[in-house]
Amino acid sequence: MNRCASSHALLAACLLGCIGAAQALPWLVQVRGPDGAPLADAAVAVELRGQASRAPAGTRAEMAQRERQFQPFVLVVQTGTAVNFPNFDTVRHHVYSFSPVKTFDLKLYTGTPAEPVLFDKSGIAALGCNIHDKMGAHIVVVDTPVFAKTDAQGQVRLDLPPGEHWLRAWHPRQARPQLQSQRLSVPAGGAGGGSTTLTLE
Ligand SMILES: [Cu+2]
Repeated sequence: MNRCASSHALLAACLLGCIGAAQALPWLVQVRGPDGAPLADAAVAVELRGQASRAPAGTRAEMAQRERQFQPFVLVVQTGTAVNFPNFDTVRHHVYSFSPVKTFDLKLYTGTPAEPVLFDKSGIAALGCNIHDKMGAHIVVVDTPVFAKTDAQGQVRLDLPPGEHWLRAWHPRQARPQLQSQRLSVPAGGAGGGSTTLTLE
């Protein structure tokens, strides 16, 4: 906190940040599959009403290739994020997506392509490699800075401001390439926070 006091401007920013944090409530989101079992590694996003949906310019993320696999298997990014595709293998990869969210083609390469790929539309991009048919991964692009992936218990913990929000989730096991949505209402003055369960179809 010392650095907050180093100037009036920073102090003001810190106070605003602290007030915002005080208003946000801890919220547990539980994601379950159609059979009711908790789903690990599901993408979860909460669209906050009235907040900017696009990532600030220069926001970066990474989808690596290691031992002929993509890492991670599911990457969640905010709309407007530029994604690098570094290849840490000695073999060359040829990464592509035909998904309407982002169609691109990174021809045979090693190392990191000079230009990242900008994901400027929300939705889900399925990735593949022209050389290695078994390589596959997904990039989930969401219109919010509030996102996470579920842990082994199928849960994520988020701090949410009071209001009516959209809770969205997706898991690679789902057949459809769209996030499933439901309303999430955070009451004002609910000091203890709360929880929501989303059951994927
Ligand atoms: Cu490959």
